[in-house]
This record gives sequence, C-alpha cells and structure tokens, in this order.
Amino acid sequence: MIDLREFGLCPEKYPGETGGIARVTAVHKERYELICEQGKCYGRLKSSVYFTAGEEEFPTVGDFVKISFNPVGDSVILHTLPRQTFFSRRDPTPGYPLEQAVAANFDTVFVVQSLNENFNIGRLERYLTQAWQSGAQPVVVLTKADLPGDHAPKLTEARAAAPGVEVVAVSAKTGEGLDALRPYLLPGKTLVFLGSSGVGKSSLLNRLAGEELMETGEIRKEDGRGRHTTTHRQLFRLPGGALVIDTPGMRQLGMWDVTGGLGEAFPDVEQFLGKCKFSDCRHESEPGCAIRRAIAEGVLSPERWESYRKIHGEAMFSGTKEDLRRKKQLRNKQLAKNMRQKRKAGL
Ligand SMILES: Nc1nc2c(ncn2[C@@H]2O[C@H](COP(=O)(O)OP(=O)(O)OP(=O)(O)O)[C@@H](O)[C@H]2O)c(=O)[nH]1
Ligand SMILES: [Mg+2]
Repeated sequence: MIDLREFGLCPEKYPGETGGIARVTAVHKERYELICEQGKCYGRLKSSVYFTAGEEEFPTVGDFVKISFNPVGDSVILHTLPRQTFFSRRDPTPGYPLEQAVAANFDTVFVVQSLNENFNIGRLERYLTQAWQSGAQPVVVLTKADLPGDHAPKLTEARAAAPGVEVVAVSAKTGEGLDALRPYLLPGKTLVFLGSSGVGKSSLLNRLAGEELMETGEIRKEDGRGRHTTTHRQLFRLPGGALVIDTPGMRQLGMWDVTGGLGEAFPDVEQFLGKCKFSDCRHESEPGCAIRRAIAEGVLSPERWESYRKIHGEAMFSGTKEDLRRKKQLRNKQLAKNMRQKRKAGL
C-alpha cells in the first residue's frame, strides 16, 4: 500500500474523505495517470459527473481526485477535490474564454527564465503575477548560469521586478547554485516549474533527480527559442521525497483574473492605489493623482507602473458567477460532443 502523504496529500485538508483518493501525475487527452493507495493506475472521467452535469472542475496535474479503483482496467474519476493552490491561464480553446488550471496543489512555483536571450522582465512580471495568484510562494530561478557573460545586471533587474521573492541563478549543467533550491525541495512538498520553452525546466528536473526523467531538446540557434520538447505536464517524486511538476513551455499565457496576484506582485505600485483625489482617477492628467505624484517624486518606478497597467489591461476579469457557470456547462457539453464524434469516427 502506498501512503499518499508521500505524494503530497495532507489528509487534514480533506476532512471526511476516507480512502479512494488518488493524485493526478499526468494528463493525456482523455486519460489520466494516477497514483493511489494501490499504486500507479490510469483513470477516465465519469461522464455523467464531468460532462452531463458540466460543473465539476476537470482534473489537472497535481489534483487530488476521488476514484473508484479498478484493478484490471481504467479506474473511474468521480470528483475533483478542492484545490489548495492552482496556476491558471486562459483556456486556449477558441470560443470558450474560460479559466484553465495548468497545475494544482503545489507549495512553490519556480518561475524559470534563462540567462540568455530568453531573459525578459515583462514576461517575468507576468509569470510572477500568475504565480502569486495561484496562492503558492514563487521563486525566480535563472538558469544556464554557466553561459559566458556577466549575469549580475540581470539578477539585479530580476530582483527589482520580484519584490519579496527569492531570485537564484543556477546551472543544470554544472550544478552551480542548486543548493539555494534545497529549502524548497522537502519531502511531501510539491513544486511546479513554469517558463517558456527552452529555458531548461526539464534539464533542471533531471539534474535534481539525478537521472533522465524527461527528454530535453536543443534550442534554436537563430533566436534561442525552445522547440517545445516537453509536450505534457507530469509530476515526479525526487529521490529526496519532493514532488516536482514539469510543464511544457507555454506559447500563450493568457491571463485570467489576477486581481489578487497583481497586488502581491506589485506591492510597490499597489501602495499608491486608492490614494488619488478622485476615486475614478485614470492616473493620466487628473489633479491629485497619487500615482503621478509618486513617479514625479521618484518613489515609484515608471517602468513598474507601466508593467502593472499592461498586465491589468490584459487580464480577463471573470464576470458574474452565474455567467461563468453557464459558459462552463456549455463548454463541457461541447467537449463531450467532440469526444463522442471522435470516438465514432474511430480517432
Ligand atoms: N548551458 C546550459 N544549457 C542548458 C542548461 N539547462 C538546459 N540547457 C539546455 O537548454 C536546452 C533546453 O533545455 P530543456 O530542459 O529541454 O528546456 P525546457 O524548459 O524543458 O523546454 P520545453 O520542454 O520545450 O518547455 C537544452 O539544449 C539544454 O541542454 C544549463 O544549465 N546550461
Ligand atoms: Mg521540458
């Protein structure tokens, strides 16, 4: 029997749930890889719960789910247990502007960028906003520290863009800096790696694991971009007992409602909000604008204000609960229909 606490389950967070719990370790199209008390198994969603009723959250990697275990075939996933933390983006399915959970139930988010052409403060700020929104603690991990050049200015820039967040430079190649990550790699704790393709997420995972758990791929010579080597999300248990979720570098990172995350990612900006003379101040040329004053007095960086404004403008604010519920039902029904059609066509 496997003790799911070794896979991050905190039973006290799910009072009243006795047995039949599994953790999602990987998501394939319609099939989920799970770890449960009996060991590794596969599961499929119970259609009447997930599609017909259409309100249940689709499981994502890291989720805890209730299952009906089947020792000879696929188990049935009955219910997604409430998430403690989750990282979400806008569902890229055309026509369904909904929230999509990318990973769930992690303690720490490693926001990964590499110390080459990939390094980009705007992207870092976006990832950090989403990481804070997830409810977990972000850490900025700058990879490829072995590459030639002086990385100090990039570290300084990253620290300025990540108030209250630890910024570490590491190399999966030489092992440099990895000790700084140890405090996050504790038994039963889950971390998720997020960052663009080619930054070295899977390489870092392999280095920490001491074996080739995930395939890695060369980046393009022309622009340093990755080739989307990792194609699915997967949770691994490291030899020391920490759990790591590796994700594919995501092309579009559409932002869902990040109201809370913005406040935590931009405490330097937020401290001046709500202090203007007019409550509907647009922070343009209105008199008594606290933001403009802070910038003029040099206590707020204009770049940080600009980033905040941009991210705020991009985020999707979720509308009413009723509106969302309806959209979700519609989408789930449409998905169920697509799946039936594919099955009929033998795809
Ligand atoms: N010099 C150097 N190269 C590295 C390091 N880490 C990764 N790389 C290289 O960067 C390339 C991409 O690494 P991956 O680990 O596949 O990147 P990834 O972030 O998992 O990319 P996706 O799976 O596409 O999202 C490979 O050629 C690696 O060898 C490092 O610390 N130093
Ligand atoms: Mg990868």
